[in-house]
Amino acid sequence: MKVDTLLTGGMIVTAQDRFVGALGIRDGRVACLLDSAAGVDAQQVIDVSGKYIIPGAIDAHVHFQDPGSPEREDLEHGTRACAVGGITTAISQPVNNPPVFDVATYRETLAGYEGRSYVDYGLHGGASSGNLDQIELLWTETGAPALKMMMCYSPKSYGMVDDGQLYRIMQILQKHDGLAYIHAENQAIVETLEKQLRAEGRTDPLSYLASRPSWVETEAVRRALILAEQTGCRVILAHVSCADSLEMIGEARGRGVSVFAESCPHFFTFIDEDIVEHGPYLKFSPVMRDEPNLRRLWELLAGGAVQTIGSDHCPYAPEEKTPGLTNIWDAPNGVPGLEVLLPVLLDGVSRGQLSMERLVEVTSLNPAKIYGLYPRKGHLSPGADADLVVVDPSLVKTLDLQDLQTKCPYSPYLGKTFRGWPIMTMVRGVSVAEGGAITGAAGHGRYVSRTN
Ligand code: DUC
Ligand code: ZN
Ligand code: ZN
Repeated sequence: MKVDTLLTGGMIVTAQDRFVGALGIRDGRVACLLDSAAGVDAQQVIDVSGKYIIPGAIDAHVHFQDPGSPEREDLEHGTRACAVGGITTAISQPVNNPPVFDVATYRETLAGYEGRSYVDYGLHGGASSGNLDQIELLWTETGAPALKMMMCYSPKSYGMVDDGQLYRIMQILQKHDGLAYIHAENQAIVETLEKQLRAEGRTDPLSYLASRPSWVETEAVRRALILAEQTGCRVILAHVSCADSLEMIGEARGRGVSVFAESCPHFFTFIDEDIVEHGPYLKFSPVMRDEPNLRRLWELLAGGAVQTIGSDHCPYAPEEKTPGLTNIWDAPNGVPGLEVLLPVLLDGVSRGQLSMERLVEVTSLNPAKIYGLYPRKGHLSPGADADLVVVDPSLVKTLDLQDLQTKCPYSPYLGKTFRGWPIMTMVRGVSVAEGGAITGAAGHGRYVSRTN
């Protein structure tokens, strides 16, 4: 057999199993998986003995904020961060300026992305109170993997949906087997608590956490689950922070409700009191919870209660965050996270918190299936795109400023040490990052549309 590239000696991991063998790549796709390299005629052979070969991560929760806010992030920097982080497909959130609220904006946003990305990318559509008349076309006339909506303002400029609007959007999407991607927090309660805390003169970081207790999330998750069950619409709950929410979602899934749970690396890293040290640089929503919740999250992840992990990478410019140092209400919500999505989980693997197979399931196979990118993406079988990551499971490294490719010059993860890092990322058989350095080029990344 002839191949372009042959990776030899690595531990190849799928969501089901693992074996030491060789992986051949031809014309950007996986050509073969073999027990041994014998008899294969390869133009290039890469020995990855002692390393893992896993399918590239698919991060469906990336705020490139492009177009609109180049001082925060852009597609080039964001997808460079993806490349070093082992993310081979990034799906851009529609929370841009302009937001992706109709088919024309969807197409214009994609036209603006042409030739600029280092990794493959998709684009979600958006749903808000003002574009109910666009929902149907936005789903049927674009390749959007999901339509994103907020049950609270996050940010205010994007708008939110009330329960009636949420119900209506789900009814429309259900007719087309569409996917509602929901930020679930109770806006009215957040507003009331924030007002009370401000009236007490609170401006400290912990007051922000006090405005978003866990029941603000669990109440909204329960409402979203009821609407999902009543409409039959497929739903994914974004950035779930509470173990209690995951248990409710699991219970609904058990009853046959078509609902999925996404969580994020920051909920597996930080606890509530960390905001005292990091202040506005660890301000995001929903907020991180207490230590027992963090422990339960790892258990639930290992047990299958989380279907996908998304970074919710959402940087803000330093000058937007610094006012929050003296008054936490004055900083916007969002943290960077593309470079650490895999290291956070790989470190969990090294500590026995989850298996490598589960990691592959939540970072690649499940997102590919949920967002309509499977079988082209999400696994390492012959015929699939050769999107893969070579992982060194014993590399111990502390995140440093120079490891960041994002435009964002701060990260709450700086100084954190992880065991297990991506050391090579390939997108359709082409190396885009090696040893933390970019080897790919802007424009290699292609748009991927959902296929269902
Ligand atoms: N929360 C969101 O819902 N989106 C982006 C940033 C954040 O903190
Ligand atoms: Zn959100
Ligand atoms: Zn987000």
